Amino acid sequence: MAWKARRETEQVPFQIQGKVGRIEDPPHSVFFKKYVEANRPVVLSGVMEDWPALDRWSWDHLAAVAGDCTGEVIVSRNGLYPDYVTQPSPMAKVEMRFAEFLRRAVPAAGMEPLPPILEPGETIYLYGKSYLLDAVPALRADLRTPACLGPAAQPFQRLWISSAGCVTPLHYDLSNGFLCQVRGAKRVWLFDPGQGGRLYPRGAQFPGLDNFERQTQVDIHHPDLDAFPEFRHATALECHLRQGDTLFIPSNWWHEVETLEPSLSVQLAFAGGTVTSELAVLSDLFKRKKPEELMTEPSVQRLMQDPVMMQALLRMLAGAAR
Ligand SMILES: O=C(O)CCC(=O)C(=O)O
Repeated sequence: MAWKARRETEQVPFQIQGKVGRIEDPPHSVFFKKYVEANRPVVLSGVMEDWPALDRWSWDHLAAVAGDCTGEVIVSRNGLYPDYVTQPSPMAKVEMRFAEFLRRAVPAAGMEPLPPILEPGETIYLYGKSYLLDAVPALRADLRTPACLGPAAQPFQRLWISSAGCVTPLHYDLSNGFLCQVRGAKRVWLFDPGQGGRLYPRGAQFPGLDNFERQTQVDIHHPDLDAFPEFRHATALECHLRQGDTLFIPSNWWHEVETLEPSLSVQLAFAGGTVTSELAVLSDLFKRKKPEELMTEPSVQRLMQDPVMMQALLRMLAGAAR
């Protein structure tokens, strides 16, 4: 059954346990011990204070420096991304110049709206991509690696740029993530990893091998409780992200993200605290480094010394080969 567009109401059909805590940018050792190793979400303020992007990345500036780049964006009829199972899909992937994308995602007062691609009321998302950062090195130079990740960190960077109303449905990632809010606002619902049985992942085994397997089957704002009875016990933490906030989403925590106003978030993926985050970062490394460079990587060294990680890697490889 097709998932419905989000309701325009504050009521949600699951229990709210409270809000994600907030702290000022902590030292590396504190952040790793209290949050990464404890697998506990938190909103950090001040992490982006030294990022040129925070002041410089107005929508006009981005259009001026990157407007000519072309890449994939996703248009959705009902605001939901990605709904892999609905046929016909509410989404369409489109190649588009970034200047046109910005006109659609961030309508400016006094500008004639462009004709819709699918239908009036559609939303548009540049969905977790790095191509702008690769094409315009000056953009990457406006980002910094947060000090709380430690001196050796090289987190994988992706951009998420969305019009109001975009919703990334509930899923979990294997890596730890920072969602750094550079422009606009988002609401995030977080469910801890122990609630997998209430959230009905599409993949039968943990960890799911791809985005599809790591997504819930439940339309969490309009749940079918006959099909998914345990969902009635699901309990979430709530978080409002505003410009300058950084949300730490720990490895394997379920999250749904709703864009409240036109938004640009930088996602930083990194390892620590869980085996799955180490494996996720390794698979990113495999894409970026030559085999001879990999042997000295700390995550590869840890993998070779740790039978649990080795076993998890073999299980994931076996799954991918099937
Ligand atoms: O911001 C979004 O829409 C989704 C981001 C996300 O899923 C993540 O940072 O892991």
